[in-house]
Amino acid sequence: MGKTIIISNRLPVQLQISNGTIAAIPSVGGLATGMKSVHSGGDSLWIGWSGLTDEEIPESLERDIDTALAKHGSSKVRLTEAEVEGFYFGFSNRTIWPLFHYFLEYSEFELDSWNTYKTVNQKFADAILEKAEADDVIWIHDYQLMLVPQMVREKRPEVSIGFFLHIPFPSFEIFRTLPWRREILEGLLGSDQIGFHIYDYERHFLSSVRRLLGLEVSFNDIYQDNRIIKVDSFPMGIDYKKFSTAAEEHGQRTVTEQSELQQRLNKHKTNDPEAKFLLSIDRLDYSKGIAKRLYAFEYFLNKYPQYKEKVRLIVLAVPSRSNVPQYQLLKREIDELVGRINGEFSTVSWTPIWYFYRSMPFDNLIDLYTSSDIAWLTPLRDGMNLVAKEYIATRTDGTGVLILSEMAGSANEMNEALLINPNNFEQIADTIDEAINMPKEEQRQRNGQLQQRLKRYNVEKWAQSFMSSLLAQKERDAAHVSRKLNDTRLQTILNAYTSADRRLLFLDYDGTLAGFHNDPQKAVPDEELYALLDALHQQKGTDLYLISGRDKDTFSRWFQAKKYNMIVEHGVWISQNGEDFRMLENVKNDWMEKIRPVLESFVDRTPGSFIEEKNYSLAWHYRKTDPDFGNLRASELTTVLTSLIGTDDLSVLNGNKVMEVKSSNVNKGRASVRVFGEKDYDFVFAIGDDWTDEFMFQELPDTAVTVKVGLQKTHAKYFLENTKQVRELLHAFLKET
Ligand code: GDG
Repeated sequence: MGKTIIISNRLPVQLQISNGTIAAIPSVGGLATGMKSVHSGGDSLWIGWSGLTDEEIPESLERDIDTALAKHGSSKVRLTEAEVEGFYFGFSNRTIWPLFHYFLEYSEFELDSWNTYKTVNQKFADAILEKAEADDVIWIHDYQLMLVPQMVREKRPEVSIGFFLHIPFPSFEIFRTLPWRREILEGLLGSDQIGFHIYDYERHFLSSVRRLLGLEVSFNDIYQDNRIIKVDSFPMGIDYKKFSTAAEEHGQRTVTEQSELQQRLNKHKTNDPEAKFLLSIDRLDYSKGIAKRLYAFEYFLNKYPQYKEKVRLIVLAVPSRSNVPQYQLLKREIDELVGRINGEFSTVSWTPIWYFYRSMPFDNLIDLYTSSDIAWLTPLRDGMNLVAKEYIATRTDGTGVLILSEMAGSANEMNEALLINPNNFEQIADTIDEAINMPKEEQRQRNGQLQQRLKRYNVEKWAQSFMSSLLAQKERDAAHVSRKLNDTRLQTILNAYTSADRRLLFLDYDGTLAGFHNDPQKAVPDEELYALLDALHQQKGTDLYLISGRDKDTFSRWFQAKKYNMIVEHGVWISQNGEDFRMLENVKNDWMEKIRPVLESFVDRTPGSFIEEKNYSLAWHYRKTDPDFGNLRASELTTVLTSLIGTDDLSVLNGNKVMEVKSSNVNKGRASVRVFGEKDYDFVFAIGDDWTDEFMFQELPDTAVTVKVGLQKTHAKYFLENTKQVRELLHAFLKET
């Protein structure tokens, strides 16, 4: 493995210019800490924006800046003020952020900012391309850089690229409203692995990929042309030790060592030991639900007046994106709300809300965490929410109650917290009451379990598990590559073909010789294909068989006059040298009367699906249906059919967007083996794309050259990527002889 390149919008260092000198100070954020194990030593590089625009960087200092950054393994992407405006404040934070957090009404679809987003993503990609080598591993972070994976892939198809989204991925219904939805998906699919915090975001992403791009998705793999993209969830953890150690150290401080904030908090505690502190910490962002939390607090005070003068809510709202108008409005709303509620409830000795609009030093953050009896974190939508995890890590004596919104990704792994719906004021008020009265023993028991989990799956583990999964993906690709028909392997096969006297070729039709069509009857052979098959058919010493699940009437129409050998309906019928079809297997079709009505009921309930009736089988096609719905119905139909056909001699074949019911003793494997036994062949070749072809790959002798079209799981020896390559291979057969 080469070096690791990490890319995020911001670098993990802050530049400070004063009196013509530069200082680069490492940031202490979660991401920077988590990536420490990945971003270490000389074999790793972090690329990002420095936080200073081109206009802010004096030309004379450019070099010094680069040197200062290089000391921290960092390299900067240069952005102008206008680019930061359009890319960061514009498309990232006025389009993607609100949309992905389900604030559709705040999403602005501006062509100009989209164009700047593209330009800036290209700048990031160029910065990577300048440094990347073939065996490097690249890890791209977050919603500001969703086009970068594909931009890098285009120029460097061989590098390994991972992408992690730190915010939610919305449901298809929301995502589809974005005018540039395809471009965003295609941008992301340049990655080898795409990570999300939780399974729900992963599921939404896969659904959009299926519906908007029509790509095949199997479990968490996406099949795109010749590539497999893995999608998985990696819930981000925190630097547990940093928070728990800091909390312990705070606990041992003497009064004089304590911060002023801590001393004030203590004073209030001493004056009224029964009083409780509730803590709310977030960036000032509408997704965090701060305003709603204030309304809910008002509701709580009215519902439980006994807590007046007993409960204090500490609100720390950290300034964020303050040049986006929506954030300015929110700031005003919160200022007013705090003022109104305090005005309504305050007494001479009690102010219900302490409101801080600023960022606090880490030390004060720990003071707040360790002094608050209850952390009340109720985002309306949050990718993960690390504050919840940090609060628990600082509760070293095991006490403290966490009230957490179900809408935060962290709720998924923090079941022992009190989970609430941030819109349900009744539930919130009752939960605060429950939290205030929760026995210490119960608090310790809940927190103990949470702490164990957070300690184990910390941010370092998160980064490592993402990386090792990405590397495993690379190995899996390598395994595929090893079976791809490269030049050397192809030459060996061609040599065997040329030196053979009697050759037998089995060629599947749909998905192998010809592409798919929504209407199977429209996938007619083209002139180029006829010419190719004619030449093979007429070649001395070659027996060509088209082998397909299609009905005999269609194949008669398409190929009978050509006198090609044909095996159809999965092996029920055979036609050799232009003769009429005869039965290869003795099969019954009296079961059809029972099965047809079942399939018809599925057609009625699944728009876009239809039945194809063959002589000895019935097929239910669902290529034209909504992909998710079609898959759902297909698994429903499997259950129904499995219970219906019981011990009958019937089987259900799951093809490519088609389910087929037919006699069990018929399949392409049996049919091809029978033909193989007819003569003494010294070269056998079989090619096909779906799992009905697997019977051939398995049952033909080991010496057969078997080829799968598409990178799916298979018993075949080799892979080809698409029908174009299949035709090229067949042309090569002709050239060699
Ligand atoms: C995004 C996603 C996802 C907060 N105030 C102060 C301060 N903080 C620190 C906290 C915590 C971090 O900021 C906030 O992280 P969150 O996860 O809560 O939220 P976002 O900033 O929105 O982050 C989020 C995250 O990415 C990671 O993937 O969890 O869902 O929205 O670490 O401690 N730190 C200091 N002073 C403060 O006043 N020093």
